Formats: sequence, C-alpha cells, structure tokens
Amino acid sequence: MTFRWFGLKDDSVSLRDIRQIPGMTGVVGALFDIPVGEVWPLDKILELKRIVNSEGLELEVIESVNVHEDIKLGEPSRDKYIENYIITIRNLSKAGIKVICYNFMPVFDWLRSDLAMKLEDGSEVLSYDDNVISKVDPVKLVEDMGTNSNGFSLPGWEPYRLKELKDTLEKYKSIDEEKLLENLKYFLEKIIPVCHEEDVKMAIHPDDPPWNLFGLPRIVTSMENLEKLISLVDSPYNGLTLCSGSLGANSKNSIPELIRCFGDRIHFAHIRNIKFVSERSFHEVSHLSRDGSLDLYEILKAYHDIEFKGYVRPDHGRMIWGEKARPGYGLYDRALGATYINGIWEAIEKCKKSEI
Ligand code: DNO
Repeated sequence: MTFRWFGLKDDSVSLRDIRQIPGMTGVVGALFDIPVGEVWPLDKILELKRIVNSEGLELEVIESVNVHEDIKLGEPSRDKYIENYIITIRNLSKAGIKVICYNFMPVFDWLRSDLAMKLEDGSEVLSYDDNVISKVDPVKLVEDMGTNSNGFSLPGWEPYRLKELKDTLEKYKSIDEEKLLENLKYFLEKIIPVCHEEDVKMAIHPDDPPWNLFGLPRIVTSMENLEKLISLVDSPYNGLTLCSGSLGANSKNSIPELIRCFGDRIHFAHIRNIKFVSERSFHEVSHLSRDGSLDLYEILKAYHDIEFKGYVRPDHGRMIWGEKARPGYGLYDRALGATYINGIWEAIEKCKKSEI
C-alpha cells in the first residue's frame, strides 16, 4: 500500500503523516523539478530515496516519468529524448525502483472542469462536465488548471505545457489514434528491452477521462485499446496502471472485468470512486461504494481473485475537515480511502479462508 507524495518542498502532507496511516508501507514519488525529456540524475533519485527511507517508508514506484511531446508526435528529435528516458530508467533501477507509471496522453494529462465542486456535506471534489469542457478554450483551461489549485502545482499541469501550447495543438492535427499508437510502439520497442535488463516495469496510466478531447487522439481508454497496447510489445515489462476512476468514467468499462482480463500485466492499482452525472459528466466522491457509481468491493475482489502482487494507492480524495491541500491529494480522505481498501481486503481474505 502506497501513497502519492510530492516531496518536501511542495506537499502539505508530511512523510510522518503518511507513515501513521495504518498499513502504509511506501510512497510514490517523482523528481518534479526535472524538465520533461531530461535525464533524472542518479544522485537526486538517491537523495529522494534517502529522505523517504529515513521515515521508514519505501520508494519503489515513480509517478510519473513524463514522456516528451516529441516522442508522442513522432518527431525526429524523439530518439534523443528516448535515449534520455533510457538513462533515467537505468538510474531509477540503480536506486531500487520497480515500477514507472507514465502516460501517453497528447498535451493534456488528466482533465477536470472544476477542482473544488462542493458536495452537499460541504466537502470539495474534482468534477468533469463535458458541457463546460466542450466550450472552453484549451489555452485558458491550462492556465486555470495550473493556478486554481490552493497554491500547489498540479501534476500533469506543469508550466512547460503552457509554453508553445498553440503550436503543439497544431502539430497534433496530423496525428490520429493509429499514428499515436505507432509512436507508442516505437517508444516501447526501444525502452522495454532496457526495462527487462534493469528489472523495472512500465505501467501506462489510462487517459483521464477516457475519450478524445479538443480533437486530440486518446488511446488508453478501453479494453480493446488496452489489449492493443500490451501486445505492441508482448513483455511483462510493458504493463498497466489500472486507474479505476479514469477508466471507470466510461460506464462501458467494467473495472472488475478489466482486472480479470489483464491480470499480472497490471503493476500498479489506482483505486478511487466516481459518480456519473450523465454520459460524459461525473464528479469524484469518497472511496465508499455507496457514495459513487463504482463498486469497490467488486474491484478489490477481482484483485484478490487474480492474486494481485503489484502496488496499490488510494487515489484522489475529497477535501474535508478544513484541509488546504493540492486538489485530490490531501491527507485525510486518501487516508480514509486506504483504510477502507484495507478493510475490504481483510474481509475478502478472511471470508475466502473460512470457505476452505
Ligand atoms: C492525476 C494522476 C495523473 C497521473 C499521470 C500518470 O491525478 O492520476 O496525473 O499521475 O497521468 O502519468
């Protein structure tokens, strides 16, 4: 059980807080100040690991080593960036990292229309309303996502994405799903043999939400697409981050079914709940099954049935109890989520044992 942590400088949650959550054994971290495309220096990785270990927690998962836009676009400069990515993989391996979470979403990472929608009980959650998104100017949206976040930077909305945004959007006009998948294949064919040598597993994060936005292609959205991508390079090192809230935003995706289908190709489980408002609109909720549209018991039962051995983290939480933190990434509601997950897991385990 792990917890996402944004480092000493940029997180309201301390490692000590995390350590005190029952059952928590590690954090999921990153070097947030290294620009996308550059090599992560070994000494900086080791320093992060030292800080995490000194509080009695493990650092075995990185989220994310972002992929340079030129790799996704298939530009000639991609080889240089892939070379850097490979050196980063080797350095991470030297520091004992086992899983790298990354994504292949063009330009935008996860997207919401509101970072602080108020629920009836006064808690605040992230929400996505397609009516708002379909009318918004993407450049304005990026500016807002980067600034309306309680003073914290938002993962996936780093300032570099703002630079040359219009140009990048223009370049994607010639990239469709097929081309993007080809570019992912090119990338994976170069890095997966290195991952094999270094024993580091790649775990692609699904597109959030799992449909095309602003005319940009998205390819990590459904069972069919996940099947395509794991067969691009058929190796256990080419695996998945199964994010229940991202894939679950499309009601056609059954998360328990996906878990059973992809089994040991899932290296990292992001667990959270969402509530559908309409076909393409939803908001986040607590982890509790009856608060949302996803059944967390069924999801965890599927993980238990496949004898899941990967890493888990409670994903986005609500802002509750007056906490001021990075939207989605406060301490309290994610800690409640972890405890709920642990409770369900214990119950499943004990029920299974008593049946034998
Ligand atoms: C948002 C996160 C994403 C995720 C990346 C993985 O909360 O789930 O930003 O970390 O897409 O590369």
